[in-house]
Parts: sequence; C-alpha cells; structure tokens
Amino acid sequence: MSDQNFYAILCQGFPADRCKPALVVPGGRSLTYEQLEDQVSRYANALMKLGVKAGDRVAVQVEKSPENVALYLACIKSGFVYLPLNTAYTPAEIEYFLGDADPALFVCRPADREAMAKAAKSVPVETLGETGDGSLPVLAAKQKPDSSILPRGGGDLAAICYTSGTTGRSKGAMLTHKNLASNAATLHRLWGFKPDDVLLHALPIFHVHGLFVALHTALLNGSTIIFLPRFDAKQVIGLLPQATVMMGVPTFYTRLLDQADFGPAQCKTMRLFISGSAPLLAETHKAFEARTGQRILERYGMTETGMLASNPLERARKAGTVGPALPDVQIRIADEAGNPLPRGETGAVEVKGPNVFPGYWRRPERRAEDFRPDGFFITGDVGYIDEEGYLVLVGRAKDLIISGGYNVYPKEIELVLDAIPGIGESAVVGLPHRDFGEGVTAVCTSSGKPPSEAEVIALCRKELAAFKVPKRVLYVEALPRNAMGKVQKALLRQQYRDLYNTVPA
Ligand code: MCA
Ligand code: AMP
Repeated sequence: MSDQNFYAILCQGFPADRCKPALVVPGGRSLTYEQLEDQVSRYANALMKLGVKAGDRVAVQVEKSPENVALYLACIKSGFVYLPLNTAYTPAEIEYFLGDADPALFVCRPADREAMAKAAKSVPVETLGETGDGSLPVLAAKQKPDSSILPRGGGDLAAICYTSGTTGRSKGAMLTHKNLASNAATLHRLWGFKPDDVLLHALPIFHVHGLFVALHTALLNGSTIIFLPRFDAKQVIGLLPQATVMMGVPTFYTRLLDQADFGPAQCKTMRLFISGSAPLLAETHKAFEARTGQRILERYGMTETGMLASNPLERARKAGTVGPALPDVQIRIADEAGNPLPRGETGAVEVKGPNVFPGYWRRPERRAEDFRPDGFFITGDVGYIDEEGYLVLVGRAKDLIISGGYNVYPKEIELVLDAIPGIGESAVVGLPHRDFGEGVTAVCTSSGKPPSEAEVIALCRKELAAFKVPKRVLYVEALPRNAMGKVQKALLRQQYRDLYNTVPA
C-alpha cells in the first residue's frame, strides 16, 4: 500500500503549482517543489545503483543543504532506512554508530572521506558536498527521474535516530512510516498551518526537531522553507520579515533577545514562534513577549516518540508548561511501579500513541524495561499535569544533560575522563548556563599528576563531539557520595550552580 509510505503522504501536501520554491537558501542553491521531486527520485535511483535495497540503512553525516533533504526523502520514498548523524561526531563516534546500525552505505562530507572510510571499515562510503562535488550528486544527476513510490506498510521502518535514551550507550530509536506520518499530520493541524506560511528553518537536520518536526509540517503544507545552514541571530533577524513561522531551541530565543535591534518591527509577519528540545525558562518566555508581543509556543517531545504535548495555538500558552497532550497522544503520570497518579501529583511521564517508536534497533531485550505491559513508554522525564490539563516538566529521572538542545549523556564523558592519566574519578553534571541552558561540567579527583583543565579539554575533543566536551573541568579532593556509595550529583549541581551565571545580588 503506497499510501502508507510517508513520502506519498507528504507529496499530497505539495502545492499544485510545483514551480513554488520549496527550499530557499539565501545566497545559495534553492529548489522548487518540481526540482525537489526530481532530485528525490534521482537520489533514490542513485542509491539503488549503489546496491541499497528496501530495509537497508543509509547513514548520513553531511552539511545541511537542499541535496541533504532530497537524499533524506529519497530514502523514505524507496523504503531505505534513513540514519542521520550529527555533523559534530568524531570518527570514533561514527565507528560506533556504523558498527551498531550495520548500514548498506555511509554518506559523509567530501573533506571527511579519508578519515571516515577508516571508521566505516567495510561499509561503503560516498560523499555529498554542498556544491555538488563528490560522487553521489554526480551519480544522481546521471539518473532518470521516476515518480514511483515503494509501497510501505505503516509499521515499516523509515528512520533510525540514535539517542542516549535513559541509560547506556547511544541506541537507535526505530521510527516507522506511521510514527512520522501521524505526528506530522497532528502538528500540521494543531499549529494551524496556512497555505501562505513560510518557515524560517535554522535548526540542524540530523535530529528530530529540524528534520521531522520542522521539515515535515512545512512540506506537508506545501510551504516555502527559508533554509539556513545554521542559526545566526543577526541573519535570522534580517530574514524574519519574510517568514511566518520559526521553530527553535531555547538558545535561539535567548540569543535573539541578546540582539539590541530585535523587536516587534522584525516580527510583523510572524504568526508563530515554537520552542522545544529543552526547557524554555519562564523568564525567557516573558522577556520575549515583552520585547516582541509574541508568546512563544512551547512543546515537548523525544527522539523515540516525536512530539507529545504542545501549548495550544488559540487558548492560553502558559510559560513553564509544555501544554496538553497532543490529540492522539496519551500522557499519564505514574509512580515507580507504573500506577497512574492523581492529577497534580508529580511522577514519571509515560506516553502512548501512534507516534511512539516500536523499540530500539537490535535491542529487543530493552522493551520490557522501557515500556509498561500496557504499551506506555517510560520517557525518563518527571512532571505533573496541572488543573487545566497542561503538562509541567519538573526534572528528569534519567541522568541526561541538554546543552543548547543537544543531549549529552554524562556516563559517556565520564568514561573518557576516567581513562585520562592523572584523573582519579569523575562526575559530569549540567550546570545552569545562560546560552546553552545547561553547561557540561566535569568534576574530577586527581591521582598522581593531574592534567590541567586545558589539557583535559583538548584530550576530550579528540574523542567527543565539541558540544559534549566539558566547558569547565574542576578538581576536588573527593566526590560527594551517599551511604550507598553513589555520587551525589545533586550536591555538585547545587555547589557549583553559579559557575556560568553571575547571579544578581
Ligand atoms: C555548539 N557548541 C555547543 C553547542 N553547539 N556546545 C554546547 N552545546 C551546544 N548545543 C560548541 C561549538 O562546537 C563551539 O565550540 C562553541 O560551542 C560555540 O559555538 P557556537 O558558534 O556558539 O555554536 P553554534 O554553532 O551557534 O550552535 C549553538 C546552537 C546549536 C545554535 C544552539 O547547538 C543548535 O543549533 N542547537 C540545536 C540542537 C537541536 O536541534 N536539537 C534538537 C534535538 P568550539 O568553538 O570550542 O568548537 S531533537 C530533540 O531534542 C527532541 C526530539 C525535541 O524535543 O526536539
Ligand atoms: P532527545 O533525546 O534529543 O529526543 O531529547 C528528548 C528530551 O528532551 C526529553 O525527554 C526531555 O527531557 C527534553 N525536552 C524536549 N522538549 C522539552 C521541553 N519543551 N521542555 C523540557 N524538556 C524538553
């Protein structure tokens, strides 16, 4: 049934006039809807030429570009499983992902080919460059376009997105065509997309927020997308008058507020600013409204589930809440055993819906731990539902830091730190950070001659993506531990809470 193929569903939203711009890169290459469809089918055929078959994984670590979007949609169209990878990941990190996902092909940046070919081992490597250099765009250009879409069932895999989850090493969250389709349709409706909406897209497209939430709603709407390679506050302010909707992580909004010339004049055409991926401070929400007259709409989701809750479009958008559950999503607050708690009580956030993933790639044993017997997924977030049905997130049961919208799993950093000669043991915590929300911070003990802070940071950089590298490394005599011997991270967070933020007296 090709109508369950998510690409077929997206195409139904494409504009009747295919000459309408789909992806517009200011000062760069743009694609109309007609050109996008053409590129998608050429990339699909190019991948098939390279031997990729339905169900095979295609791992991709490339710069954001219209070609990258075409490559993604080509995978969906042909039943390949798209596996996006953060451009900051080092070869050591890539080696792990490729080893785990076992893809049929790895597409990387031309400049990385040599280093990545080593990391990829037996996985074939192709390149995708912004200007069309590298073999994949050349191969795609030689293909004949064809509009066929591979029939897919809703339960067939569309993508695998790696995430630290609640524990352990990064795991591949399997997302089906139905997961993507249900969430796209729900958000498109709920956020009231209109035919003339223009999306300003400044998020990376290797995570759920930029790749799924932003792109899917806009494509399903047949909208023009102003497609920026990265977030730059000045550029965004200059382009807002051409847009009506923007989605971002809280750092986008604090950085916009840092610009003295940002105000209502630039937001006249804007009907919706959406925030997610990390908590938006109520003070940012208020400051944004005071400056622009716009109330940011905050929503909540996860890689494993897509979006789960959203403040409403028409009714009150309440700062400090993530709004009610989406219409097709059930959210309950439960105790440790999974028993639902009465409204207003704080507990574990558990969710169920057509958007919730079926499980982690090649980890069937995790299902019993991550899901309740009645199918609810345990998010690892902690919160309560207020008297109006809005979800308020108050913390996380999982040991996770969210820095500028990127997840950092402390254990991964601690393993790197503990292997450094001169470091005894380490605890990595997230401390309040004005720009990134939380700043990754290492608290270490020394053994022998400890390396300097700069040396530790330099050593971490070799193995870890830059956003995971501790912004500060502090030495202490001993780490605080409870009676069970567990490091008391809450104490460390309390003790160093002002490290990055000068608190007004
Ligand atoms: C860059 N750096 C960071 C981060 N980003 N450090 C910590 N946290 C970060 N997020 C590093 C850079 O490598 C650089 O290090 C230094 O910080 C300064 O870089 P800067 O130029 O300020 O950074 P930037 O390039 O402007 O990026 C900041 C950013 C970006 C715009 C906030 O991180 C971003 O676009 N974040 C969005 C993440 C996102 O899409 N998350 C969605 C996940 P050095 O100079 O030393 O190399 S999906 C999700 O969470 C769920 C499903 C959901 O609900 O959406
Ligand atoms: P990820 O694994 O990147 O999908 O991150 C998902 C996590 O981001 C969730 O489990 C939450 O902890 C967090 N998150 C996403 N949106 C919000 C939000 N609006 N407020 C607070 N936390 C959020």
